[in-house]
Amino acid sequence: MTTNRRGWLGAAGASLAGLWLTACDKLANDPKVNGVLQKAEGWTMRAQRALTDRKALAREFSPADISPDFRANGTTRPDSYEYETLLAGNFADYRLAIGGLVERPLELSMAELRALPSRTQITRHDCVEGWSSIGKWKGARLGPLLDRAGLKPNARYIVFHCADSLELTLDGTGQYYESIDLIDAYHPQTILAYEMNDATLPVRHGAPIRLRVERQLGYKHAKYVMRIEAVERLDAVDANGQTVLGRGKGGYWPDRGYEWYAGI
Ligand SMILES: Nc1nc2c(c(=O)[nH]1)N[C@H]1C(S)=C(S)[C@@H](COP(=O)(O)O)O[C@H]1N2
Ligand SMILES: [Mo]
Repeated sequence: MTTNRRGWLGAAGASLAGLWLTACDKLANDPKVNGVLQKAEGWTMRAQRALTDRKALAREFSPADISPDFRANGTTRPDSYEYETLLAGNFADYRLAIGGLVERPLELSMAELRALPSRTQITRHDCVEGWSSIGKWKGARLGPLLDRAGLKPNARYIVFHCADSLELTLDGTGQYYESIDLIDAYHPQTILAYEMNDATLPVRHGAPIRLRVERQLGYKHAKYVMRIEAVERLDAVDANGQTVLGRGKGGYWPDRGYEWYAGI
């Protein structure tokens, strides 16, 4: 029985913190079992800390800290007829589509997006190229929006499809896209920003909406978001064995060697 229990203890992993409190003294005093318990407890604490850390807020700054000249990077104006048409109409015809693994697919106008629960934050944007700028962002909180669409139980990632292609490819893998997990999606500072520094989001910074996912590096902050898709996996392939999302690494830059998880 002891052996059995030890085997179970060794495999139990995450639930051990609870067990630690109820384990009988005799078992816990067995030096071998004790060692296993301590190791597992250490692991649980580290996992717990990592999770708590991921839920922590990114630092927020004061209005005086706002960069007078926030840099623009990557695409600064999507080169497509569809985007130009939307822009010419001041995005009156823009609809943000939310689909994939959701109960209620949505199509939201800018007026509807602006009516959603919002958040305003002054944060620092860090680009891997080695520059940072501080800006003030206002946008719809992604969490409540996803709740409105209703994520299906197998949804694990949120994908952002953008209007621009950074590289011209025949298979469409040059289209900018990004993805985040549900911890980042439900983080309180994760917003679909439609305002920057108290003005309508400028084209060079991603009009009409861009993602702000403040615990991540710059390239995760998708600009020109046209469609949001909830998916189970990022490396899904179709019947021909072709990756469905870009090259299967979860983002334009991750497809080209950058880390998918770019937490800061
Ligand atoms: N659609 C789209 N989103 C994008 C990019 C891009 O080229 N296209 N560049 C990324 C990179 S590398 C950075 S640093 C930021 C730059 O945002 P900014 O132009 O507002 O500074 O957007 C990110 N999101
Ligand atoms: Mo970047």
